[in-house]
Amino acid sequence: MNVPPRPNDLASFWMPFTANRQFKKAPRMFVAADGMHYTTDDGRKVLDGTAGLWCCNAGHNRPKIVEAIRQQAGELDYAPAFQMGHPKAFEFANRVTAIAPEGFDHVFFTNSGSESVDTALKMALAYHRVRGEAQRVRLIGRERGYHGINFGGMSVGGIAGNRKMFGVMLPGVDHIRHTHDLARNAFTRGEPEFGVEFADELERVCALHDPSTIAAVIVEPMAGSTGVLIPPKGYLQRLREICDKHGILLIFDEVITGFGRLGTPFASDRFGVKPDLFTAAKGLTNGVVPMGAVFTTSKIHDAFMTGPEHLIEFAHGYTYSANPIACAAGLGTLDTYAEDGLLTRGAELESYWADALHSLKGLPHVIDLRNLGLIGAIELEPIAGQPTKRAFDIFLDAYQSGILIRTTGDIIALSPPLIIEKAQIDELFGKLAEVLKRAA
Ligand code: PXG
Ligand code: PLP
Repeated sequence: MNVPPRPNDLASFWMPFTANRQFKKAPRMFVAADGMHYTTDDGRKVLDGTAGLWCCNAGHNRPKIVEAIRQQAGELDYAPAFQMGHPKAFEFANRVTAIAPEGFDHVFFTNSGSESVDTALKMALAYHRVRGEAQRVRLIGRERGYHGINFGGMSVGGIAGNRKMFGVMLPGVDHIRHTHDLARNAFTRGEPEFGVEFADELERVCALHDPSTIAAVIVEPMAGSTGVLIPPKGYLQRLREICDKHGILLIFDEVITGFGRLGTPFASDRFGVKPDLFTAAKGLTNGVVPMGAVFTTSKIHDAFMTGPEHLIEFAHGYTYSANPIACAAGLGTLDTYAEDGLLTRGAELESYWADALHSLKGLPHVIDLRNLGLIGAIELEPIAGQPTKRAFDIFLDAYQSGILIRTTGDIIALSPPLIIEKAQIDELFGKLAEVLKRAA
């Protein structure tokens, strides 16, 4: 059994959401990160155009976060979260609810976006049940939605490729249509003019199932993972109205949009629409320690706080909920956001960012450009018969050119750390333009 360690053997690690065989033939390795840049194993600097995976909103190697983690690891490494507490969990909950939109006074901690989504769905079902509306068991998602990869999130999710391998999923789930409409909205800056009526699909679904059987509707206020679909003007307001009319909870999945990505702390601040529950992850700890959260109003939370006091009110939680090191990282992250004004910095940079993005109009294969906050998307005409290949080849060329971009299907998504400087925006789009010009 004396198998020697194999540090350079790439076989054992089955990589997530990766073309494993392609990667292992030509690995792309990051060995360090600082500020806006990664360093590769061959010593090149790569400009981070994606904040890791939409999560390092304050950039990399931020001293307050690093120090908080170091200290916490030496002081209290782990504490049980079930029937026990530790001070940083409460401190972090207080601090993070203080920056949440008004009324979101309670937070439940998880370890990822996927866990946050499943937690929010379970909370919605249980909320109706504790109030005596146990018949509300249906969950409504949206085509092209991404709500992580656990069974609940996958079931309400609407990205066909993420669903097709995995059987029948949760029963009682239906979907409204997505909002993508290139024919009317291509090359829009900010929120598209057309498509508020797509929200009326929810009325159709309500009529089909009887709205009194529907527990919740979950949407990303801005769909990220599917390739950046920005909600049409008035769309989210209308979803809110329909949910209110039928007593249905509205869940916003803010895993990407939370913590400043859209130029406001949360998407609901930007759009002026409040859900009943919302999820977060990624930027919660700047991506440094895995952590997620579900924020709720007192109306939801207090509905559970009945019955004998020795009984557990919500039979749900994770071994690592409110992990001390994650809470410490979260506190360091909030300090960093506050010091650098990052939760609103996107708003200051938005028009410069949008100008740079829209300067790509007219380059080969570009069929749409869209932006909101510090997010941009470039939709490409697919190569006939080879969907995703064009964008993937561009991703590889961009990496060689010193910029990290993200592709999904034939869409390039950009979401840099919120500390990005104007000169770095120029560099990102300048290099990307060169890559696009030589793309097949
Ligand atoms: N909800 C939303 C809206 C997300 O964007 C999740 C849930 C799941 O979070 P976890 O932490 O379980 O991965 C996400 C995650 C991409 C990309 O490039 C997007 C995500 C994750 C990885 C890559 O589009 N979104
Ligand atoms: N599986 C087994 C056998 C377990 O004992 C536990 C937790 O105790 C889990 C899964 C869930 O793990 P987690 O709480 O980290 O989600």
